[in-house]
Amino acid sequence: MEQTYYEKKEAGEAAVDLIHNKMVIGLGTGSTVYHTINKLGEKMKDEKLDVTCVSTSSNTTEFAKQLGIKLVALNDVQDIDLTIDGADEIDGDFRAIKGGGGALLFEKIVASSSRKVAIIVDSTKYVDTIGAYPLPVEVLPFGYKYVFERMVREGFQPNLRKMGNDPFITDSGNFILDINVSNIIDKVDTINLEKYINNIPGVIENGLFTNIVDVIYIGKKDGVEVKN
Ligand code: ABF
Repeated sequence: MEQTYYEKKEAGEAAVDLIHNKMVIGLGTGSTVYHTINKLGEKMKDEKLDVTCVSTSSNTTEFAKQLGIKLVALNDVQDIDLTIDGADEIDGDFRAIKGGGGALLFEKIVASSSRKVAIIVDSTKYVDTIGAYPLPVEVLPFGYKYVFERMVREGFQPNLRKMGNDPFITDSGNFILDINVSNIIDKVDTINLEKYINNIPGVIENGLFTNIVDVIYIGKKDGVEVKN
């Protein structure tokens, strides 16, 4: 099995140590969080760990239900003690690009509702500066071509994310434009870039996670590095 798989597994399972009885946990989406959810399911069964979880995607919901993990809707909890989620890129300034899996909208809502956010990644995701990974931007299908053209004019080189020959559809029924921010990410304040993109009419949310991550678990070949 390739190295990345083990790094994801190490990081994903290590983060379960942050979960304690009676906590409300936000469960992210992706192949790294898969290991967190798997390990959590085991602990709930073997150690009778009693936690309630909020899911960030239909994929996570389906997997958590298979494991018998108790799920509630975000609107039915006061707040979330801890969210554990993956990322496509994250750097030493704790800035992350998320949404490669298409779940960025619910992920950002759940993360921003959480007292603490832990990002778990394999070593390939931890970079000097984010931006090499195309930034996912969730847009309403209504008038998305307007947003697309605006992004072209502003040099973001947008790509409409496809599933086969059709537009990829998010859990909320929206489209995703993947844009290039590599040549701007260190020229502007990231939080202003995040706000600027979201202010474009038709944009629902983007995958820049700034000032939201509290701790990073990085799976490496010689163990897990934790950055607070
Ligand atoms: C998810 O984690 C997405 O935001 C991001 O695309 C994904 C990273 O995927 P993986 O853990 O499979 O590398 O939260």
